[in-house]
Amino acid sequence: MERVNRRTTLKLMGLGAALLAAGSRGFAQQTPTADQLVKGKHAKLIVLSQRPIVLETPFDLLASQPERTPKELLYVRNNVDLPGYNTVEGAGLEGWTLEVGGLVDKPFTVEAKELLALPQHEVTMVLQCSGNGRSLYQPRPSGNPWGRGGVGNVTFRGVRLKDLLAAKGAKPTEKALFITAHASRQGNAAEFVRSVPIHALEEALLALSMNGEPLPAVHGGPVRLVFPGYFGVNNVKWVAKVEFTEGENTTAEQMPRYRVPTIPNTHLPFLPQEPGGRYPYTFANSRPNWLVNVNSFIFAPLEGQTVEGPYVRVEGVAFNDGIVPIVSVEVSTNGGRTWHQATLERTGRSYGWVRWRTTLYLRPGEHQVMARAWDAAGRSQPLDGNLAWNERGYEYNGVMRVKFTVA
Ligand SMILES: Nc1nc2c(c(=O)[nH]1)N[C@H]1C(S)=C(S)[C@@H](COP(=O)(O)O)O[C@H]1N2
Ligand SMILES: [Mo]
Repeated sequence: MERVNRRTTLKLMGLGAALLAAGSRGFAQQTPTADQLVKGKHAKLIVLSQRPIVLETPFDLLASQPERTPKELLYVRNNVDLPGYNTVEGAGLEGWTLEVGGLVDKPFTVEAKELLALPQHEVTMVLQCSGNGRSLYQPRPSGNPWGRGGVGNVTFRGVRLKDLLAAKGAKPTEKALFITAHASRQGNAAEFVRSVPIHALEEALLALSMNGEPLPAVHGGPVRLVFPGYFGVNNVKWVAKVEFTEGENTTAEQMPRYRVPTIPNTHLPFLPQEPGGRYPYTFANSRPNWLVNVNSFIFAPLEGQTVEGPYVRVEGVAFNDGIVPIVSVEVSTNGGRTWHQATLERTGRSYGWVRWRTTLYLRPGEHQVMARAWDAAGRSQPLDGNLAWNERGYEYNGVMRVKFTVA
């Protein structure tokens, strides 16, 4: 009797545990949608992670806004969430302070609202996660499995860091080789810190607005330090402290994360890695994801579409680090054997993406179109993006291929 009872009880307990597990699994399956995670975001953004919040823009939605990416659609990448900032609405400037220190002759603290009284400057730039395109690497590296939607083209407006320094009569000392920006810290959450080379001071902007509206809280409002031409990770949201330093910061976001292998003590593009292999990242044998590499996307036709022929409009965008202009975008419909020049919307260097378009004459049936951008420094995109395979899956810029049908 005793035994049976015990067994029955155990069985029941087991059943209860199973029900509980099923219940919680069922609950976890109901992943909140992007608009539930971040107020004002488009519900169709892909939730790559809930905590920290990581949202990818579906490629068709990205392509639907080739001029500028609206705040509702812009991807979100938090490494460290800032509670209370999960909205596309602006965040109050009142009470927000910014400390400027380190290797500067006159350290100071400024009230964020004082920035409104200084000369405002505007820059349109590509904001792109260095993990964008990661899921195209084979084998799949660790990290959020981004498709190609960890990117956007946005206009930031605010005060140049160098103008703020001048207004305060402060100058970095000769020893200062890096700008190290710290995000505001919440409780015992990890610190978010990034360092960029001191010459980035020329364009560094303390952004207060985006696309003509107060900088959305989820995108770093009230104040974000942006570096046009640099990968997303360097654009520190909710910036609280800017330090001039002799070396790169040593927190995980600077080493070993957000780096790619390189020839020791150089900043050459890549040290080729065996796909699937491991790499012992050090400061000397790797470089940070700093300058954005040349890239292009095909916005039309979209993968799987059926379009009218025989004249088919092919279009998209191209960009680089903005140091030299994008000089050409070529398209191929024969796997890269021959290329055809597309027309660029404008010439000249730019931190924002440039639109391109061309018309192809194509027979009815299935086609694959490829696009490849070149810049004035002779830099381009590899036909095989996997050549740059790296353990953490950064800086993918392989030529994009789109399969579609001509009716
Ligand atoms: N404070 C802070 N700044 C940050 C991050 C973060 O987690 N915290 N993530 C970085 C990374 S990896 C990227 S790609 C961009 C993403 O910017 P977004 O969320 O505005 O699109 O912000 C960067 N700045
Ligand atoms: Mo990122």
